[in-house]
Amino acid sequence: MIKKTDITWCPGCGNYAIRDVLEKVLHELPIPRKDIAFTSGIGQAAKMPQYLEVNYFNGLHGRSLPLAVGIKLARPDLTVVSYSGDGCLYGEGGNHFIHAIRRRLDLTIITSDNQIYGLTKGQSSPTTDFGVKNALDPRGNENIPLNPLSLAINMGAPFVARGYAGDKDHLGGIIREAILFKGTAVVDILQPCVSFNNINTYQWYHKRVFKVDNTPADRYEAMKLAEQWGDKIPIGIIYRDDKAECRELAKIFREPLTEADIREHLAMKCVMMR
Ligand SMILES: Cc1ncc(C[n+]2csc(CCOP(=O)(O)OP(=O)(O)O)c2C)c(N)n1
Ligand code: SF4
Repeated sequence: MIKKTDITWCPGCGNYAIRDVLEKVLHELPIPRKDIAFTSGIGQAAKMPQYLEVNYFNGLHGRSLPLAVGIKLARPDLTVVSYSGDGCLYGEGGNHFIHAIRRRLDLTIITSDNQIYGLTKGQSSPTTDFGVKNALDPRGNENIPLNPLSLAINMGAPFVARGYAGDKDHLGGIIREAILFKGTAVVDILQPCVSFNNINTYQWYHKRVFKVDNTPADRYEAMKLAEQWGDKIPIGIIYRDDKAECRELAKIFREPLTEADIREHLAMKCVMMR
């Protein structure tokens, strides 16, 4: 049983609201808890699975997706969720983000996006807005921000959404849909960091977010929606294609590795090496 006192996030951190939502969604999902596996990297967001009653593998910074792909390979029957921060998933793990989506597996990729490296005290992250000044970037961020939604659509993700920690009911609906979706589902969550990001605050988001009523069926329309940022920020399911192909690694490798006759695989490798 996880005690509230075990949690080391700052009071007011947006991750508390996201945790409440995840607890509720996990409780209500028609999937037994034993059949769900979370993976994460390093950071404040990456602690999330530790604070849920769920199976998890907490790995290296930026490496939550290789773990998720590996688990899906060994145990295709499990529902696999990769969870981390924007630095971990889009920065150190950016390469994996791109290539995991290209594999077209049944995975859910969720990010607490606070537009900052929180655990290491507020450096600019891949999603920090251009020109933003912070204690560690006093001249302002000179890098063009990465847009995780348009990148995911571009790479072929068939389910792409944005949630907001300040709207728990709406966020819960998105996460539930994403986990139940058959294919790669990407959910970026706007998560205020009250200690190091004094720009993208709850007040800042409240003024800007609006809910998407009709998810575009067209990829290019979805891309336009995904590109909206600034005075108006769309939240909801930005793109969804229920007909997209979902590959099963077990079929690619013929069977889950846990069931494979390893001698047969080794024999094959020896033949190939000759
Ligand atoms: C390869 C590697 N690089 C850097 C670090 C140091 N490091 C640990 S957590 C972290 C930042 C985490 O930021 P983010 O992923 O955005 O999550 P947050 O803490 O904001 O939730 C960094 C840079 C590390 N542990 N490993
Ligand atoms: S530093 Fe920011 S992200 Fe980390 S726990 Fe505190 S408020 Fe949350």
